[in-house]
Amino acid sequence: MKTPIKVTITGAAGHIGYALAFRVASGEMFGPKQPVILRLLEIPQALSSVHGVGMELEDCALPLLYDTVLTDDPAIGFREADYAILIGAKPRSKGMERKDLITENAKIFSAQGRAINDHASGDVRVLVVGNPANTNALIAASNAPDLNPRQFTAMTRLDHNRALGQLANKTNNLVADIKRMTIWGNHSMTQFPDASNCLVNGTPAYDLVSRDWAIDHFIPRIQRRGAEIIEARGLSSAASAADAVVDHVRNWALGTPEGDWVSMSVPTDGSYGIEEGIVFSFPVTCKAGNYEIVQGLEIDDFSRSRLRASEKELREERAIIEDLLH
Ligand code: NAX
Repeated sequence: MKTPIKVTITGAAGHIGYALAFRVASGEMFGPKQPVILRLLEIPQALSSVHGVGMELEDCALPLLYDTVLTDDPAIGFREADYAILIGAKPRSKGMERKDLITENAKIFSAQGRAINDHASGDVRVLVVGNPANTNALIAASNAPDLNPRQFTAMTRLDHNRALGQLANKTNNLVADIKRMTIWGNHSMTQFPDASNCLVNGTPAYDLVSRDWAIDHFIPRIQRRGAEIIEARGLSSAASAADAVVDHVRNWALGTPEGDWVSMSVPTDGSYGIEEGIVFSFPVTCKAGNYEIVQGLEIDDFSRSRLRASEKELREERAIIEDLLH
């Protein structure tokens, strides 16, 4: 038998965690021959609930699920983790300012960064989902001095998948026919969903849809899709978010298909003029657990202004939590 991969999921009793745990355990993340050990980390108040998740996992009799650990202790939750999926976060409560939300979550993610540094595998790969995801990833990475910041990413894959879905609908094609979608920037309203490099069955997307459609409909719809789901469902995206987690980690671990790329929020390195010091979504290709930012894409004035707006927002978020960075 292959050595099991240890996957930590924080916030595992929550909506996204509940939708995700079963998919990881059934082999969708790492393939049908790869056993996994799940470590489900929750806060003490949600321990009973996460025990229920553990019981249901047991009741599925999943052949790839080698072991399940349920805990509220980060030292146990992150022990030897190969992958850490950080979903648990403090939600925005009524009347809470954005600044307070960022500060409250900064405390959680700095502590988790330290715990990952001290207890996870030295080769751990981290995906931050809990919002504000990009800045939380920055904080976690900066509190993990023994790890490479490139081991920390944040999730913009749900936005990427939403964009694929909308372009497929508009052009009457399948999502599988679309390549080279990009989400740039922050996982927030300033994100820039960019179809300008997309190929639809090999044809440039802008030969099939107008730039006006992209500017007036496509971009704002992806930016507001989360709110649209909440309005319809009365709850925020959960199954689609879990699906995006599976996609993000699977591509990171096993690679992206030839001729295509995916969107991942990663520490900036100067690519596309976005200076170091924030976690920003780029088009990336992945191979065997590594990613590379796709280079050389043309950025026109319109795109540049969108990238700058999202960069500005991320630098403002960073300024709020600067004292927690090392
Ligand atoms: P829920 O409130 O259903 O679940 C959150 C869970 O996290 C709860 O069970 C809570 O007990 C737990 N938790 C809180 N603090 C924790 C800590 N310090 N350690 C471990 N567990 C902790 O939220 P859910 O709908 O699952 O969403 C989770 C997060 O994902 C939110 O921050 C949400 O905004 C964010 N999202 C991010 C997305 C992205 O694309 N990056 C999309 C979906 C989602 O909105």
